[in-house]
Order: sequence, then structure tokens, then C-alpha cells
Amino acid sequence: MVDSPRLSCWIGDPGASYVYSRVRFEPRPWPQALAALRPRIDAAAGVAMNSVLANLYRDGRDAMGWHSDDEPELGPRPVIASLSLGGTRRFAFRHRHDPARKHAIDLPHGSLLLMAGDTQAEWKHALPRTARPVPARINLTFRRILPSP
Ligand SMILES: O=C(O)CCC(=O)C(=O)O
Ligand SMILES: [Mn+2]
Repeated sequence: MVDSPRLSCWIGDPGASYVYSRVRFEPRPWPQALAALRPRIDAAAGVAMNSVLANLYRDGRDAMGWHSDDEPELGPRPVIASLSLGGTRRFAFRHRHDPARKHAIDLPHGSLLLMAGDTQAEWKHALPRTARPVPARINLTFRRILPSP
């Protein structure tokens, strides 16, 4: 159990375990709805995903702080496909070495954001809290965990 301002679940193929914020997650098996989505995500991303981190943001107080998805098991230039469902939330980027460089994008229901290339190496991202009333939101980040050596 980890205290965090959202509810999270790690899903994936057997062995696609993942260390996130120093906690190791062993994946739960794919539920049918996500197994059905997977080939469409793979086609859009051009990568065979083997796992997905599901996050539920119950309201505007739930959030995710600044981070990069740069864990070694993702490899140096990971492709991460982020599917958003439910309430629109703002997603923010900040350059790692030049925090004055910032971008933000609203992620509406049904949107698929692809992060690729040097995005994780050069940028951090966050899902800030908001004081506006917002409906619940689910975010699914499909990832490819590389086999451990
Ligand atoms: O909820 C989001 O849009 C971002 C989620 C995220 O950055 C992550 O799961 O690593
Ligand atoms: Mn992330």
C-alpha cells in the first residue's frame, strides 16, 4: 500500500514488473476491456506494449507531481501512450534543464497522447491539482517494459 493522491493499478504481461517511486509493482492480469484496447494502442504507437499503469483521479484534488518516466526498465527513449477517459485535465511539461521552458495541454475524454523520443530524457511532466470542479478521470499509460538482464 502506498499513500498517493490518486488510485493506481499496474496491469501487464507476467514478468512486466516495474519500479515506480521506489515501489515495485507486479502486474495484475489484463482485464478484457484493456486487452481489447491494446492492439489499437500498439498500432497508434508503433510499439508492442506489455503493460499499462491505470490511474484514477477522483476529483481536482487528485494529481500527479513532476516526474519523468525514465526508469531503466523502460529503456532510453521509451514510447508511452497515454489514453485519457472522463473529465478533461491539464497536462503540463517543464524542461529538465531550463524550467522556464513550459508547455501545457488539455487532455479530453478519448484523447491519446504519445510521448516518444527524448521526451522523458529532456522533459518532466505533471498532472496538477485544480480548484475547478472536474469530473473523475481515468488515465491509462501503456508502456513497454524491457526484459530485465
Ligand atoms: O494522468 C496523466 O495524464 C499522467 C499520468 C502519468 O504521467 C503517469 O502515469 O506516469
Ligand atoms: Mn508519467
